[in-house]
Amino acid sequence: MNKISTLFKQATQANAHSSTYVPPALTSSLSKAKKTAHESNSQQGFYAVWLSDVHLGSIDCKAEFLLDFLNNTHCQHLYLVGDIIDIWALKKRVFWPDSHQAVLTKILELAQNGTQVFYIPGNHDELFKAYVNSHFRGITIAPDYVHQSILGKRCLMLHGDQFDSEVCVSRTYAKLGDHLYDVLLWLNRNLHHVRSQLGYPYWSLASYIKLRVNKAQQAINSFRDAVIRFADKQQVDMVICGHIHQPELSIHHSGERQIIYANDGDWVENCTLVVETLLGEFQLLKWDEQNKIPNIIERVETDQPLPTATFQPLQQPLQQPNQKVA
Ligand SMILES: [Mn+2]
Repeated sequence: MNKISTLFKQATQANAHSSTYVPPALTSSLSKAKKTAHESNSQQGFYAVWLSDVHLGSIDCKAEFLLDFLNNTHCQHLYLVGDIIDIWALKKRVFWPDSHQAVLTKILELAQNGTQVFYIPGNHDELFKAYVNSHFRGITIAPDYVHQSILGKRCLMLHGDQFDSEVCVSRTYAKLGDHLYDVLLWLNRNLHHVRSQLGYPYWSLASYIKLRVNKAQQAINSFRDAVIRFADKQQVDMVICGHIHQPELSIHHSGERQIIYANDGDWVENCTLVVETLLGEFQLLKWDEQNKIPNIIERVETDQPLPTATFQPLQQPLQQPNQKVA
């Protein structure tokens, strides 16, 4: 653990005296690209950006893609919704390439140059839970947080690991799942290598399999239901989380109320994020490796009546996590 603390100290001290922030200019290749989220938003930037499950320090982290995105984006609020640094992976093996350091340096630079950065630790970086309700080099660390959208919506954000006991059958099952997931990511990594040699874009095998395995789909559904029930209890309009590496942006009903569920996915297999545009629209974006731009895969406008519900209202009483919402 000492090794990790020293590494983190060095990592966060790098580039301590960064230069004045200059919003990034569009590269010429972007002008040729098809109409995308980046093209329509990059000159003004986003109002808010949600990222989670980056897993810096893990061999599967797609740090280069995230760095490309961060270098070509500016936003007023940057929310880091957990599992940003993978302490579990670092405990097994210290892996810290330049690209991972560059992501961390970029985030610290944004925090020091006007972007409001919030960090909500997850389970892979729970070491930082000891620092909740404090500030670190311009970054506010909190257990959860309610963001006020441009159009006045209350958006609760949390990592999602607090629902593990509700969703997982047992710890053994969770552990087994973790190992299987490692194998899946290993396969994913090798397939990505072969595909890129053949000139094919990045494609997630892990994500493909998850959606086709019944048990995995059930776990995804019960996680979503647990998060929405909690958001309903908290009387918020939207909930934004991560944790299960399953990106989604969808609208649900609980009686008369409508709740938006957003899962910003991850940067291990899906390379996705959630944004609020300057017009108050929420979008789920996916990084396009070949064009170096994020594409919109789902969008929700909150100033208009929300469409039909897909969520079944509460069937059973909520087992509320111990955590109190700020
Ligand atoms: Mn997690």
